[in-house]
Order: sequence, then structure tokens, then C-alpha cells
Amino acid sequence: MRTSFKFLILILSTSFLFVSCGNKGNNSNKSALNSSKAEKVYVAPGEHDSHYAFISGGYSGNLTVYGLPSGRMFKEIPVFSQFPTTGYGYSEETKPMLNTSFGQIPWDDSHHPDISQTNGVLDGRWIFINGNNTPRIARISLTTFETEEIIEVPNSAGNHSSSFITENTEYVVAGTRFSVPVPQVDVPINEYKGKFKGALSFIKVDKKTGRMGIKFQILMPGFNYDLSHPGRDKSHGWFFFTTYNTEESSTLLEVNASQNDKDFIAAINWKKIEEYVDNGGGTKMPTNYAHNVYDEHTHTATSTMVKEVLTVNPADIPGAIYFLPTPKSPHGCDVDPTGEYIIGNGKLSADLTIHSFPKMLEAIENKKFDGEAYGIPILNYEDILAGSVKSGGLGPLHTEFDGLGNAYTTFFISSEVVKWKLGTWEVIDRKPTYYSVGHLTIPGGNSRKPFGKYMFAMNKITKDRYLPTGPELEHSAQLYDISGDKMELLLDFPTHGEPHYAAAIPASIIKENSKKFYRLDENEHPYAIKSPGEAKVVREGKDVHIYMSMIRSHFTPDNIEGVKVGDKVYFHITNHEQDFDVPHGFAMIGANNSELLIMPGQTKTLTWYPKKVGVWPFYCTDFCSALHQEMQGYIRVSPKKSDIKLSWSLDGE
Ligand code: RUQ
Ligand code: CUA
Repeated sequence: MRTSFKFLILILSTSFLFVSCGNKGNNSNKSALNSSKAEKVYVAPGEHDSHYAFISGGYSGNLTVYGLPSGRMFKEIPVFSQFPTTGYGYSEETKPMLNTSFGQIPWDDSHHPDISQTNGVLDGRWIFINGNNTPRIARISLTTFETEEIIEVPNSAGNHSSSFITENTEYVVAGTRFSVPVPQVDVPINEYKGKFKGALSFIKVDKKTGRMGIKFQILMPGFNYDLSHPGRDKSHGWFFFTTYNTEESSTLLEVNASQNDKDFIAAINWKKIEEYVDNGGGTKMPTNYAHNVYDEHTHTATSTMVKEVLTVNPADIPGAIYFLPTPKSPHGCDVDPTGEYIIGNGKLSADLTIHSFPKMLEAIENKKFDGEAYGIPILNYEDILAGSVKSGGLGPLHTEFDGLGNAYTTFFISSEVVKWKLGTWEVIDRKPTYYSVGHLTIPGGNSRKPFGKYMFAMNKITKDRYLPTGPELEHSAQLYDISGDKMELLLDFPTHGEPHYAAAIPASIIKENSKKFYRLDENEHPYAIKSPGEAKVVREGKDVHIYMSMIRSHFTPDNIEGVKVGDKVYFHITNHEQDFDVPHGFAMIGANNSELLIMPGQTKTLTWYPKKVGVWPFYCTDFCSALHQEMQGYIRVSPKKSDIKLSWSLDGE
């Protein structure tokens, strides 16, 4: 026994040796291959990438901007989290962006960015992203790359099937992952079944300004609404949501939410519901949620509390909502570019289920139902099935499209991306990912017009792919060339936070519109000054307002006296540069917040509580010129009772 076992090991290890020798023997071949791959991702110094990728930050609460194919990170856009690098959420102007009905919240968990569309094609005007924890949707301008608006979503919890947009950006849609009592009440948790509701919110987007407003919320049965996608082209007007926990269990979901062989994809005819509410349908429910808007001209955000939301009870609008049975706790819910196929990825199955939109309409027409749930008709699985992909993979999660009739699905458990053909359902190619892939992205890959060329997979586990950095590693993304029949792995690159989904777009659609600086003559900030000569210091009781200018390489005023312990000092600072890429920073010793990074033409405000008597410096934090180190000033802080008058120096006077 023992000997034969040893013998087996010997054989295995020698054959392993042969294999590795063989690899070594092929070295010249391999490096030729590698150099051609290197060329495919090489962006020469000074040249630009061909695509932008906007990758969600997950538990960073933010959104990061990358270039493809290089995998270089260009920017982190603060969205739901305070960001000391720029002062977002610390400056007086941006604090209101993080206001909610729970008060000021400095963090969230962001998952699914989606770029605005016109006629189903990415138009590059805005990008939306969801806050998962304290339900919110943000809209980010793709001219300034700044968060312009955040709307809280009431009656929701775990805002996960969000933020996906319809093909003319009519709506950005947000669905609840956790059902909750609506409205919230104090009830025993085991009364979940039948009592808790899942709110699906349709947030209207203004065509010109992008301004959001909740148009209606559908109060669905208490399932978990996991992911969603709009119908497009022929299925435009519908929205599809995967559900799990149709068992409506409230404990040990790991077991109890996997009892039903099939959960549902909820198909929602939003056009029909829109018509219904436009004609006075729905019920107004008292609520309380924050709507925060940043104004590019005042450079200031305001937060308004909204007190009412329009709810729709599915029972009141028959014919608008149907359930499509879908095997094994589906996660991803993806619609192909033609709008014909709705793909549900049962995360506990090996196969993908593809529903047919035309068959769905036909079954609805013929009223062929297989029962109902809470009054919502359930369609017959066989009647609506377009086909299934026998993939041979395990744990399918998400699917994107290349516009050439192919689909690409990630498999978490078997760590791979599988390419398959729409219509024939045959598997064409499969490539491993390193490791445990979640989402994947193709530029335009969830629109009517995918741009193809690249696909990148966002992996959950990194392990040995990079130099170790202690117990925590950044997640790893992998870029593949998908222009040929077979996917070709080109590059690993690290991503920041936990990338869930990402949206990518050809750079040409965005880069010409990218703002270079803010015009000073358009600055409507109430504390802005238009030239350094207008600098002043004004006392209003205990509040001291400093109207300050910054320009290479000095602050005006640079020295201020007459401030006292117990005052509250506001530095209202205007950057007087009118040139691309010349921000200045501002930091005050002992300030209980971060620096401010102020863009040319912009005004921002830092609050400082002087606590100690003495002379205290401030300085510019951004190396802006040869004399950056000279960009500094002092504040003299006198005792509470002192009668030293306010005074300041104007440009060296
Ligand atoms: S999820 S790994 Cu938050 Cu989109 Cu599927
Ligand atoms: Cu301004 Cu350094």
C-alpha cells in the first residue's frame, strides 16, 4: 500500500517536473506572447487611455475612475463618504450632501454605477450610484466629476437592486434588498411573513438638469429584491428584478431562504404604473427623507427634507406586475441589448435561465398563469423559457454583452468568466479569474449598444496576485481583450475599496466635456470675493467670517489679529486662479476636520474653533508653485476677555 502510494507521488512529481520543464523550454515563445499582451495595455507616457472605467468603491462609499487599457487610477470621486483628500463632507458647503433622515452620515456602501443613456446608448452626461446601507442614490456630473445630488430612499433597507436606469434616463430605479415594515413600526420580527414589504422606487430624472425626485414606490411582497435591469428596445417600458427569500423567512436565511426550488424575477410594466399615477393613482404616505443638491454656481449644497411619498399597491393595478419563476435564489438580472432575453443567474445552480420577453407577453395575453403570490400572477416557467445555458460552471452571478450576439457570465464558485451565444445557448469560451469573481463590465455592456473590445472582471479575493500588504489586500480586477473568438487575459490591476459593479465608456464621449476650471465671474457663493482686494474679516458676535483669497503664492489676508478663544471662525476661501489644474489647499493647525482642496474659481468654507491662546499658522497643502512653501499665514488668538481689535494684512501692507 505504502510503496504504491509513494510510487504514485513519485510519478506525479516527475510529471510535474516535466510540465514545468516544458514551460521553461517554451520560454522564448511565452515572452513573445507576453510582449504582445504588454503592447495591448501599454499607454505611452503622455498618451491617453481609450476608455474610462468608473468602478464602485463598495465599503469606501465612493467611486473611482480608471483608464483602460492601462488600469491606471485617475481619481476617487467622493460620494457617500467624507473624503479628507478634498474636504468633501468636511467643508460647510458639502456637509449637507451627507444629510439624511438619520442625521449626518459620513459613510456608505456603494455598489452599482450606471451611466445615463439616450435611446439606449450611453450619453456620458451623468453617472448614478447607490448607497446600500442608508438607502440613497447619488448623481455625479461627468463634466465636473463631482457628486451633484443625493436622494435618500424612504421605506427601503439595503438599497441593492439599484441604481439602474431606463434607456432614456427617464428613471433611475432603486429596489430594497431587505423588506421592512412600511411604514416602520415596532413589531416582533417573527411577524415578518405577510407584514413586511419590499419597496421598489422609481426616481424620475429631469431631462435637462438631471434633478431627481421619487415619482412612485411600489410596495411589493416581503421578498429580497437583489438586482435589476431595465427592459431595452423591444422590452423598453418594463423593469426586471431578481428576488430571493420568496420563502419570507426572517431567520437563518442561509438555509431557510434556499427552500424553494424557484424564486422569481418580478417583471414590472413601469409605463403602465406611470400612467396610473399620472392619472391620480397611488396613495400618498407621510414619510421623511433628505434630498441634497449641490449647486455648481454657489458651490454649495442644500439639504431639504421631503415629507411625503407616493406609494402604489400592486393589487390596485392589475396587469402591471408578473412573477417569472427562476431557479435557485437568482442574483444577477440582466437584459440583452435587443431586449428579448432576460437572464436570471441562480447563484446556487450551474445553469443560467433565460426568459423570453415575447413569450412572456404571449403568456400574459393568454392569461396562462401558474398561480399567484399576494395577488400577483405567476407565469408558467416552461411557457416563458427561451433556453438555458448548460455552462459547466458553478455559482453564476452577472452577465454582460458585447453587441455581437455573445454574453459573458461570471461564476463565483468556479472562478471563471464564461462566454456563450445568445439564442443557441452554447458555451464558446471560458477563462479562469483570480479569484472568485463578482461582477464584470464591458464598455456599454448593459445598454443597447455595447462598445465591446474590453471586458474586465472584478474579483473578490486577491491572495497571491500582488505583493502582500499585510492581512488586507486591495481587490484585483482583470482586463481581457474580447475582440477575438477567445477571451485573452491582458492585465491585473488593483481596485480601491470593494468594487462591485463598474460602468465603462469610450473616453471620446466624455473627455471633451470635462470642465477645466470654474469661472470666477459665475461664482455665486454668498461669501465669495472676486479679487484679493475685497478680502476682509467681519465679526458677528462670536462668529468671525474671514473672506479670503488664494492665488499663487499667497493668501489675502495672510495675518489676522483680534480672534479670541471661544470664537467660531469661518474661513471662506476663494481660489482666484483661472487656469486648468491649479487647486490650492488650506489647512489650519488644530482644526477638527480635514483640509480643503479648492478648485480654481471655487469658494469653500472651513470652520475652526480657536481653543488656545497664541499665534497659530495656516498653510497651502497642495504644492502649487515654486513658492508654495511661502503660501502661509498666522492667526493671533487672544484670551476670551481681550479687547484687541480685529485687524488683518492685505497683500503685505
Ligand atoms: S453585487 S457580486 Cu452588490 Cu452587484 Cu453581485
Ligand atoms: Cu497654493 Cu501651495
